[in-house]
Amino acid sequence: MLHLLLLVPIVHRDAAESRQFGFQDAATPMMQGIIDLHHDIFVFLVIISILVLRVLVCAPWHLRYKRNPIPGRIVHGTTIEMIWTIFPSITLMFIAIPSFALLYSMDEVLDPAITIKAIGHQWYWTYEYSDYSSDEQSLTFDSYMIPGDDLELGRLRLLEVDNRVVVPAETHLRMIITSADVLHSWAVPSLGVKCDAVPGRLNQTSIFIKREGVYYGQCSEICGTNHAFMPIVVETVSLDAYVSWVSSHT
Ligand SMILES: [Cu+2]
Repeated sequence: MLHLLLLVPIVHRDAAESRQFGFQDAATPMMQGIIDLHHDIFVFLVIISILVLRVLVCAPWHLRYKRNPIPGRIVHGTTIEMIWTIFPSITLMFIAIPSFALLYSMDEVLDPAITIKAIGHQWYWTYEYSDYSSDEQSLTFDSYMIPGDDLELGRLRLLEVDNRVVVPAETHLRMIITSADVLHSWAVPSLGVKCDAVPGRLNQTSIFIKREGVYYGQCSEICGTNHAFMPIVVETVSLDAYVSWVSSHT
């Protein structure tokens, strides 16, 4: 709401930034779920860290020789053992339940309107829009990184590609990911997707992008010398713009 009051436009972080500390902005409900889960679990992490640190710092202080010259001979205590078994079990449950809920919701493929196949190669990606393919024609193109020397001013180095994956916003998409040679991984942080590209196998994931924008990702499975130079760019546009993009490419 603040940006409305200050009349400043919203600028989403959809690419990696220098000295970035947190996540990129979520563009899909899936990424929002990942960020929320991270924050939920972080609360437990902070509380447990404080408790453990307190014990670590206090124990040598209270049990130092001057204060406590004769060491205690306690070997067990039923109450404390009950507490330190039951309390972590409940904590783990509170972590596991939302984690599994997110994990299984990610597997769900909801009646996709468009299916796109991404094929990893050493070292570029090929995209195939299977819905528009027939015997005579197919919407297939390669997507290579733009080398630093050819970059226009303001474009992102090592992240920009010559042919972007253009998709409509607010549409259920199915990505089918595979490889033609070695292992690759199709990963776009803002979309919350990281899917292995395995030769001889089709991996499937669903994406629902909430807003228009340009999302940057990289191959995320080391695949050879140019592994760092096969980025991924997904551009979401309005449905009309998508339809004209498809017709200009078929
Ligand atoms: Cu790679």
